[in-house]
Amino acid sequence: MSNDFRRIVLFFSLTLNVVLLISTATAQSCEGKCGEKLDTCSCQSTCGSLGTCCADVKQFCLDISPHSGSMLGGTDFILLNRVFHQSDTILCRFKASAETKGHVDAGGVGHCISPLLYETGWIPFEVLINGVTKGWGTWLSVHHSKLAPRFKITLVNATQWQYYGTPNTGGTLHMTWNSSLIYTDKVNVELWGYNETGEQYSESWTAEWQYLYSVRKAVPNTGAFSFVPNPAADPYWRWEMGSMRVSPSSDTDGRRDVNALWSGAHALAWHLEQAFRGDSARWATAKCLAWDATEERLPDFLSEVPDCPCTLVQARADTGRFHTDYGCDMEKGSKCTYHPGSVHCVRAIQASPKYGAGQQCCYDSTGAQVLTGDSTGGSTPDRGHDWGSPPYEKPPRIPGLSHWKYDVLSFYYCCLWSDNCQYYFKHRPSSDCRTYTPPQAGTVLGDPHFITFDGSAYTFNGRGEYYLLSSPDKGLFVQGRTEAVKLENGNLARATRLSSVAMRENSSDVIEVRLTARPNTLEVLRNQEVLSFAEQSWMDLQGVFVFSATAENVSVMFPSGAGVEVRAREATMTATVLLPLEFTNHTQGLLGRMNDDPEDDLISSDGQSFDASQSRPEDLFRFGSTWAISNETSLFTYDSPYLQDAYLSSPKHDPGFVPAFSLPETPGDPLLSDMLKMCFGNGVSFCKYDTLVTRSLRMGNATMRAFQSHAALTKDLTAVVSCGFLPAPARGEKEGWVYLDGAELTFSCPRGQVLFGSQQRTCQESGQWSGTATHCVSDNMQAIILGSVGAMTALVTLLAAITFYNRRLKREREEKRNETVTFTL
Ligand SMILES: *[C@@H]1O[C@H](CO)[C@@H](O)[C@H](O)[C@H]1NC(C)=O
Ligand SMILES: *[C@@H]1O[C@H](CO)[C@@H](O)[C@H](O)[C@H]1NC(C)=O
Ligand SMILES: *[C@@H]1O[C@H](CO)[C@@H](O)[C@H](O)[C@H]1NC(C)=O
Ligand SMILES: *[C@@H]1O[C@H](CO)[C@@H](O)[C@H](O)[C@H]1NC(C)=O
Ligand SMILES: *[C@@H]1O[C@H](CO)[C@@H](O)[C@H](O)[C@H]1NC(C)=O
Ligand SMILES: *[C@@H]1O[C@H](CO)[C@@H](O)[C@H](O)[C@H]1NC(C)=O
Ligand SMILES: *[C@@H]1O[C@H](CO)[C@@H](O)[C@H](O)[C@H]1NC(C)=O
Ligand SMILES: *[C@@H]1O[C@H](CO)[C@@H](O)[C@H](O)[C@H]1NC(C)=O
Ligand SMILES: [Ca+2]
Repeated sequence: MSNDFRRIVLFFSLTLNVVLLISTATAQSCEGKCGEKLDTCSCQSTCGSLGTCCADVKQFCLDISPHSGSMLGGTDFILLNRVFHQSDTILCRFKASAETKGHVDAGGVGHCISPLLYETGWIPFEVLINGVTKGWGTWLSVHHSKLAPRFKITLVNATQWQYYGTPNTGGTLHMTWNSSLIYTDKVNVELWGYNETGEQYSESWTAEWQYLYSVRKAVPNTGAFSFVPNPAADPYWRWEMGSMRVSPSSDTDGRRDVNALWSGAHALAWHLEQAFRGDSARWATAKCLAWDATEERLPDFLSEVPDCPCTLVQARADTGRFHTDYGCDMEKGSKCTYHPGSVHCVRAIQASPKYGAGQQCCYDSTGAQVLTGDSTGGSTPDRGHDWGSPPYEKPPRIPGLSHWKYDVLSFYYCCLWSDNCQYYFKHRPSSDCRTYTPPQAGTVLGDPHFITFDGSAYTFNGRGEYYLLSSPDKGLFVQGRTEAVKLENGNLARATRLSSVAMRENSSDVIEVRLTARPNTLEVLRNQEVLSFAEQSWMDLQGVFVFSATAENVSVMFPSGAGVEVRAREATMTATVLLPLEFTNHTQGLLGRMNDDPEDDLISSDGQSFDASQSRPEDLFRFGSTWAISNETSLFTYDSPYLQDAYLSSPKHDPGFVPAFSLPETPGDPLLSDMLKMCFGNGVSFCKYDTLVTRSLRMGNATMRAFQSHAALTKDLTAVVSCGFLPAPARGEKEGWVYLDGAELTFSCPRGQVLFGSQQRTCQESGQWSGTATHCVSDNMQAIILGSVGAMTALVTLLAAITFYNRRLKREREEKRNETVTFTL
């Protein structure tokens, strides 16, 4: 968008907000700008903070509340800024196939209901009043496991629900919900089922979400319900996964897209057929074998999923590509039901390109990977990425549900309801980390100090808007805005600080993260609109994910695997850019040229080289100024008179701002002694500079801490040599489960067997194991082998039968049944 245009848009935005308050006949302000199709229209700013909602000239944007809800639908939301007549009929059209009926309540407030959508993210919708389109809005469809608990039905003791019918189970099932989210006194409790039919990976592969039956009608809407399942009377026992629904009793049974709450999808053990009740292990074994046969003929997705980070610290630091798995999170007490022995798991953020598959990586308390080759608690990749993936809509890319169908139910068949986990692990083995390379991180902190991707550090106190990173080859741009630091006495310091970061990758939404006037609070904008994280902390946006669990931390994740972490600390802002190896030789800007060589980092936009440690501060200032952006390339939003004045109509690099180039250190300064105590180590000069130039120990301290956390991040991201997983020899034992540089594995064979090859193998710096492959051969067999060539065939057969999974840790599986089962694997 050109800047002139943005300014016009802004003008209209202000106008429109005023108009909306006094009248409903608005939207003339879009005229001439917004006649295009929804996806190309760029006049969203005319709609104030209302999201992406552009339309034809006679239409207008609607704000709604709440803005988000379960992808399964049923959330009742209010249409704001408009008065309705009791006789009005309301229809919301999300997609051609997803229309829901709204209503006008007694107070004249218009409501609509969100529909079932097989996708997550911002979904535009159209509102028809009395059959005529009168407005547009956007709805945020949220994956069930990312939905705040208060918006869903809780199945009390999920373990009981999902094991019901296996030995020593039974009793009454309980569920609870927030009764104020259903607007009636009486509710119906229903069961809905999910299935995927048709030929996998063909056009005919489709999702099916179906009403099964009513569990109980006209239950008082108290927020709690209990029942004893009666499978004998249940004609739908073929359905193996689904959700409970609570909806107003005034609606007919099984009506779609009515005001409703849902439980997470779960394994419907409690309603399965009599044969399951009779002998659940046998029933499950048959299912497991059938699944095994299906998997045998489905395409291999394993080669497409990325390898895991080698260590827990790498996994937690590589935030552009991996995100906490909520089913096993050390920040939430490491309740790792499906991964006993692990303390933390992460998931690959992006689904694999061709098959939409997902990766999971789990770690134990020593920080080592937990692999299915050693433990039933090992991480398992997924045929369907749990979060789904664009373009959604069809299996295996339907968020949550496809993953349940292909990766979770089968785990119940093979591992939980029967003892056949080897089949599961055959098709879902953990990945080790042989091909993993950590990303490289560059950062801006304090009064801005820069540490490049290759680790050179310098200070640049320009005031303006600059490229932190420009990568035209990869389509990734990260821009930073700096402003003069205010001293406690109100004067402006001769230093600047980062105040906003704006970014985009190819045609993704533009994301801007900026400081607000409130302390330690960041604000996120998407395509010039403020995005609220009050309802949801995770957002699936166009070509980018944004996560913000607290107002002081924002993570932005791009499909390339690049990540941007923004932190608000004391009145300053820290931005860290993480780039995967593929960006090598493809970066320029203030964070330097990434190529493992710190010497050539600082190249001005006109091709001159500077040296971070040798160049004079004045020269570095000149270097930095060349990376100023322009009106045409700016990704920032100028939505206040201050921003328009100071950044839009002013030069992008302020030539009038001359910073302090040297430490303003004067003997006898009362700050000195505290400062010297506080500033130490490699961050000492940044810490001193910031303390003195801002006359604030707090600022200096914040800089010191930001510097230290960057140093810690860099350390966590250090590459580690891996020699790759080695199994125990067939019938033998292995001691050790670490496969990284310096690790040792010791092998042994049972009595009556002789060990061939190396008894001990060490992972060498070269990435190769020392020694040779280990085999256990029985004494008799050895005699035969030595005497007979024909028996070689027998040996080969024997060695081929190397078992995939070590039963040593089988007992862990029994233990985990006693824990609460969560809903993602
Ligand atoms: C949950 O259900 C299981 C199986 O019915 C039972 O053994 C366990 O005691 C229950 N847990 C709680 C906390 O009620
Ligand atoms: C239930 O929902 C209402 C309306 O959204 C909300 O005000 C209330 O805090 C919720 N109660 C609980 C226990 O979450
Ligand atoms: C689910 O789909 C599969 C594959 O089309 C089919 O064989 C099975 O019968 C379906 N299950 C139900 C309960 O409809
Ligand atoms: C914000 O991120 C930092 C790491 O950069 C972390 O230490 C801190 O706990 C996070 N804050 C919150 C409230 O999650
Ligand atoms: C962005 O565009 C560039 C250049 O066309 C391309 O090489 C790159 O793969 C794209 N990035 C992503 C994540 O698709
Ligand atoms: C980066 O460029 C250098 C010099 O041209 C080359 O030697 C190196 O292989 C390149 N690295 C990558 C990862 O492309
Ligand atoms: C950038 O755009 C603003 C507003 O349209 C204008 O005032 C300013 O002169 C432009 N700057 C340049 C360098 O063109
Ligand atoms: C720096 O900040 C940390 C964390 O807030 C605090 O514990 C420490 O006392 C501070 N140090 C100084 C010298 O202010
Ligand atoms: Ca370099």
